[in-house]
Amino acid sequence: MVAARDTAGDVGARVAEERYRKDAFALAAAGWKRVQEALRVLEEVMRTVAGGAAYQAKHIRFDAYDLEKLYYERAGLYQKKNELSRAHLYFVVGRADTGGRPLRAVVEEAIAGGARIVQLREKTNDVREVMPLARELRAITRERGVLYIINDRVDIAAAVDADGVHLGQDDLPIEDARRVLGIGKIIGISTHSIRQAQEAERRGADYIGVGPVFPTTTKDCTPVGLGLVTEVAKSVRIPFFAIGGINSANIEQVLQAGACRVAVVSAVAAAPDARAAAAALYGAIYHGTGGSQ
Ligand code: TZP
Ligand code: MG
Repeated sequence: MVAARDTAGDVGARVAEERYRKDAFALAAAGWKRVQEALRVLEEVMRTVAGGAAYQAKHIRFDAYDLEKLYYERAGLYQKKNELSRAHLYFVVGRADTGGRPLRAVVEEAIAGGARIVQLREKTNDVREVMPLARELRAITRERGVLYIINDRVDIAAAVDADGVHLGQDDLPIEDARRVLGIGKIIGISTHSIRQAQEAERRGADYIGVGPVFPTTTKDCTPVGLGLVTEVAKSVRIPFFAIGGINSANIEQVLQAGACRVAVVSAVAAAPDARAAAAALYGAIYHGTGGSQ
């Protein structure tokens, strides 16, 4: 193989892009490789002088492989949280919400209108039926660069490599969900009181939903009112999304109560023009928050 080597004719010798690093993440990715290569060299050198030290160098290299993996999980979460902090319109949807229109089309419209997070909220327990749908929305959201969250089901979120899961008060506790999903995923929690909101923050939720703010037929739950939105805005530091009965006619009140993030189902899913409906909500949030988002 050495005899057959043709360095002058090797295309790799002329490839220049390796020298450029897109961002700090790409630099760190290259850094991990260099650390591992350096340890491999140390291992070889030590072999000539001290076998024990060579063995140690090998162990350190294997630790570096584990740390690299951990780093990627953490870096992934960091990027997701960044996207989360920039997301102000959250579209929650299942097949039952679209008035018979294909879910895919409605989701695409919502994203085109300004939704930066999409949650698949399917109420059926037939997981075989949900999987193709969950995969389809994963592909769309990935292509459009928006966050993708699965409602309730940690297993589905993991299987389709969603960006995270949204849990209700009666679902798997957050610590257990984190154990299943690993550290690189977003976990959101539905809250209906200030106590639940503070508890979710204390236990490490990445964001919370607060509602239902207004009466809604989408979820069977007593409305919490705008007062809770104000309370949460004052005392919770993680991002929160006001949800429940919010539409373009009442969104101003929600923003005035202290929210700068809103989640909707029917205001977009049941609108004749989902894109226009999302754009109207997005515009209201943008102006309501002084264009700060
Ligand atoms: N959680 C609190 S209210 C709600 C959920 C999932 C339903 C919101 O639906 P809509 O149609 O926007 O009122
Ligand atoms: Mg739930």
